[in-house]
Amino acid sequence: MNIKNNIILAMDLMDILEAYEVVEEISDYINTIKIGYPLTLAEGLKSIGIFKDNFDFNVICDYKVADIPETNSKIADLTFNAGADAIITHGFVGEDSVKACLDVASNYNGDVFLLTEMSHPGAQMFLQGVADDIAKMGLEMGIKNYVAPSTRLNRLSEIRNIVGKDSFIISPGVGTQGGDPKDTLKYADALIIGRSIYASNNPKEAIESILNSLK
Ligand code: FNU
Repeated sequence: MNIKNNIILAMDLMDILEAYEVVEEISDYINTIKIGYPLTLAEGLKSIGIFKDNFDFNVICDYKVADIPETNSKIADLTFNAGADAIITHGFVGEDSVKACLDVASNYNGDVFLLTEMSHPGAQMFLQGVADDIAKMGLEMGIKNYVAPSTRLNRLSEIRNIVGKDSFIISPGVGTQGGDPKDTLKYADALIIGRSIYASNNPKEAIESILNSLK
């Protein structure tokens, strides 16, 4: 995926008009948005089309799909059918569940991002212990796109080592959760940034300051 300025806006505002206003302010700087359950459950799958039709953005749906294969297929089908370019799926549910998402994505020419380790502290309780194996599974399955945390650079770097330089890693946790943009881009291909931009008093200045910090 071609991600302008290596920044993906995580849009977790729960009002589509507010979300639209923020995006309009910074649309010169980005071409990719990630929406998840907050906006989708509040405003519906139409949110995807709103960002595609009005801004021609790449839309990544962060639905952390984690069910049995049959249910994963339904979730992925609804998501891509609504216009999404990519879906984020959990890896801990195993190969069959992940494959169900990949199969649906291929029908739509869409992408699957495999979530390895999450960025919050609680990910160290259970997920961290299997994250390397999830990454290895992804590689064996031929998956190109991964999600790995900016809040623990040692882990991000280890996951990069496993998936290799030809894989594409997007990394959440930058800013509000403590991850540093420049350091993260030593290992990741793009940053996922939410509150530091959309919850700022001036989203345009916020993204400009992040971009300056990357120079
Ligand atoms: P911000 N997110 C995350 N950590 O933060 N998808 C993960 O490990 C992960 C995610 C999402 O903190 C989170 O749900 F897999 O405001 C939110 O949408 O910058 C965004 O990334 C981070 O938002």
